Amino acid sequence: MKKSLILATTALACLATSAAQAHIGVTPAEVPSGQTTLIGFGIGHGCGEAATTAIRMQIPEGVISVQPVAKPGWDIALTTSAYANPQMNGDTVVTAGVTMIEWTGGNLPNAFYDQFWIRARVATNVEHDTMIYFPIVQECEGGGVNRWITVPVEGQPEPEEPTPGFMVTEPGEAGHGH
Ligand SMILES: [Cu+2]
Repeated sequence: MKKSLILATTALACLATSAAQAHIGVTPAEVPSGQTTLIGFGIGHGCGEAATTAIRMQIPEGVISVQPVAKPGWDIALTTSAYANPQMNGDTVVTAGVTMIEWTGGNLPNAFYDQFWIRARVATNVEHDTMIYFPIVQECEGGGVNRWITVPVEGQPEPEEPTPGFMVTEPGEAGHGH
C-alpha cells in the first residue's frame, strides 16, 4: 500500500512538470546542421523511486561524427553500424558510424539530476526545421525500466514517455561544415 502511494505521487509529480518540459530534456533544443555540437540529455528522475543504473540511447539517422563525452562513474559502450542511407558531411559521404551508446555501471539516485552528453554533428543532407529523436531506454535498480521511445505527434497529447529530440536548423555562419 505504501509503495503504491509513493509511485502514485511520483507519477503525479511527473505529470505536473511534463506540460512545461519534456521528461528527458535536450540541451540545446535546436541544433544547426553541419556543425559539431555538444548535446546533453537531462535525466530528472529514475523509475518510480528507483535509481537509474543504465541509459541506452539509439543514435538516429542523420546524426554523425558521434562521440560520447567521458563520464566518471559510468562505463560507456559504443555500437557502430552501417547507416541505412548515406549521410552527407559537407561534400563527404558518410556510410557508417555510431548508432548506439550505452552508459552502464553508474548510479543516479531518483532525487538527483544529471546529464549525459554527446558530441555530434547533424548531417548536411538533413532537412531543416525537422525534429530528430533519440530513443532511450532507462534502466533502474530493481529491474524498473522507462522506455522513452514514443515520438510525440504535433496536435496530439504528449505520450507518457516521449522520445527526446531537438529541432534541426540552418547551418550557422560559424563552423559551417563545408
Ligand atoms: Cu518524467
